[in-house]
Amino acid sequence: MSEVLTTRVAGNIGIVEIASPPVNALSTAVRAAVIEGLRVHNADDAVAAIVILCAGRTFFAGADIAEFDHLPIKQPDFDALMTTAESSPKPVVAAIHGTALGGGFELALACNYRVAVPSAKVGFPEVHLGLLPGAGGTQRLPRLIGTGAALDLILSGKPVPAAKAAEMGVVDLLAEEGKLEETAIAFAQDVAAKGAPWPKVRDRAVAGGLDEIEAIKAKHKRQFKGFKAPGHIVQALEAAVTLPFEEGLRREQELFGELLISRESAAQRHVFFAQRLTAKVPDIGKDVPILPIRKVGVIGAGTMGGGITMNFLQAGVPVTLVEMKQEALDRGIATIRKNYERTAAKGRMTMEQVDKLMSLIDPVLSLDALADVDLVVEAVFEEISIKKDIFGQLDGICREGAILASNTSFLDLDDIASATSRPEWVVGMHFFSPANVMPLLEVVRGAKTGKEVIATVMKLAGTIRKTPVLAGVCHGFIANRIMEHLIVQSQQMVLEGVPLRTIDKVMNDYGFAMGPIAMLDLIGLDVLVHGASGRTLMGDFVAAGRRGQKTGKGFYDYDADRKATLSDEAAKIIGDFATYTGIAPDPGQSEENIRQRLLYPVVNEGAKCLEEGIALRASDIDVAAILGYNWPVFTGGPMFWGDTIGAATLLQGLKDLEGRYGSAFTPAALVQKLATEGGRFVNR
Ligand code: T1G
Repeated sequence: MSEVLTTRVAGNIGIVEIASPPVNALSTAVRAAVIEGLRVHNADDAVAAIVILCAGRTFFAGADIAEFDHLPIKQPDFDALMTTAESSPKPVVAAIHGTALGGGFELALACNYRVAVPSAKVGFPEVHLGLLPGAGGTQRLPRLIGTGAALDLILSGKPVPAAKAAEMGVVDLLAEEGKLEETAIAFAQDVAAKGAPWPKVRDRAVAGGLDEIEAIKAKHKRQFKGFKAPGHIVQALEAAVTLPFEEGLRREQELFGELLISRESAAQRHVFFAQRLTAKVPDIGKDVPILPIRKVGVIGAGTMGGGITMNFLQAGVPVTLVEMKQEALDRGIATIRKNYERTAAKGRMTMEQVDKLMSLIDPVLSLDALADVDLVVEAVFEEISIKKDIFGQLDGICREGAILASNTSFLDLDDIASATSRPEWVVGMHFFSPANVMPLLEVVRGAKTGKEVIATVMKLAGTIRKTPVLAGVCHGFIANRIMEHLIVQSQQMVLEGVPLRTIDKVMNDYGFAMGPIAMLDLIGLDVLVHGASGRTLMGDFVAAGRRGQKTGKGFYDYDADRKATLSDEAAKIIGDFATYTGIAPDPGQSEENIRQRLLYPVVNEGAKCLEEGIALRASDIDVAAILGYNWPVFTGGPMFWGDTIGAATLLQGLKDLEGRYGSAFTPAALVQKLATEGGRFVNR
């Protein structure tokens, strides 16, 4: 009997219990165990019905995703598992707690009945892995809830709470929390007593036709750009409508097979594990204490300070919000309330909840109010002298053991820490704008930052629903540092006369929802000109009142619907600045040249971050680019993408670019090394 399997009999009910932490993933061993458990009980005359359940935090959370990197899928495969469950001579009940996802939900659909506790969820997240439900889910689900609803659920990838699933007819019975097993056993006894035949989802007719599919496709239109899986999911649902069950299954498996070997799915699976790896810091073990963060101070109620504050409020952590002037404080508070009221207007929270969150803010005009907080996050103007002054004051005000964090995005954290007598308590918490929306948090480790401070902040990121990426101290840390090349090179090409639309199109084709020029206008040209010395292109735009989307004009002109059009005034500003800088015109660059010029230096800079230990691992850089700059997830991020083109190709490309455009493209030593050895950036 396999280690993960326990079989027992309660009355006349056979229990198949699986224990394979952390999430009972349906690995080869687990699939074999379930099949074995079903075989044992089907062979036992004392058993009238079978209940499948899992120990630990959840029912099967799907296939073991790591196994998809080692194809072919070993026997017994998913079809063998589903067929065993579905063809069981005795009724089979799935007892669901936690998250029955992917193959776990498919197994439940292959059972005759599903019992769940209200806290449970069911769903198909495969689309997030560049896959589709490949174990019968696309054929069985539409038979239970109809074609349109099934396609909607599978394309959304979102889990559905058990109560909703019961309304939809997916879950047959809701058990009381904590009473899942006994309820499932009683239910199994009932159905056994009622006698055969017991319902099989496969025998039901598919409700709804191809017309429903068109409507749902339209609803998820944006999802289809660049992603391979959504189109395959639609084809699988079309097969469910047009083909008999068995043929539909075979069509599903063909489509699944195509996705499984696709570059997109490999990239998205890489990102799945990469996101779960960022919080692991090699020299910080589980023995390092995590400090309690019960009260937070935020300095600065501007755009960043306000967004940062909202993260803590939503996590139920009270915030003392500090500003220098009353009107700035009032403005900051009003913006936070407006944001929440907008969310309430969309029905995503009640006004009572808005008031509750707002009541967690203590607005003050003095740093002295921060004497008893556990953490301070400073989000003031990006000026080193101002930040050092504030940290010097905090050193005299904050209690011992309080964490002092700066939201600086470019400045030297060690220099800021040197303004205190406790640099070991100083850390960077670099949020991305809008701070209450963007999921990335760069945790900047200073030369003296203590281990418990890092451990605490990395954990805290999860509490405020951010993904932490650890970064060393350098200009721009990880995300800004690597992406700066894309911004600089796009401006350079603009000055060489390359059409704005072409530059943006090349990045749209690569997968960015927004091209670099349009992104500059969204960020705001005045934000980007900050700190620059001498005459700059951005400065000329700002001087002409063209600060980007917020002024309805930047590189592009914008109408009321934010639709971008080309501008003669912008073209003149660009032309004048190009003349001023004496940049040689080179308007006819090929799209491939533009793509390499924008992307290769980003990968190259990522390699330097690895060489310098600024980033712990290549996959962290991928997560930072994807969550901080919306780098297209189906490429896996810059470093994973770098591996798909290969270090040798990257090296040659960089050398060619260096020859034409200079040292910004000088290959990093790591690129040279990997090109020589045939190595990869991402090693998992
Ligand atoms: N396979 C392998 N490892 C998994 C895993 C999985 N399906 N799910 C989680 N892990 C690991 C994860 O890497 C981490 O490891 C630990 O478990 C805890 O996860 C045939 C094709 C279930 C909601 O996509 O969404 O079925 O870092 O930190 O926040 O049609 O994990 O500790 O070493 O995320 O509590 C479909 C993926 C697969 C679900 C729990 N299933 N998992 O969240 O913990 S494809 C999924 C999740 C499939 C079939 C198809 C979440 C969770 P480590 P965690 P969590």
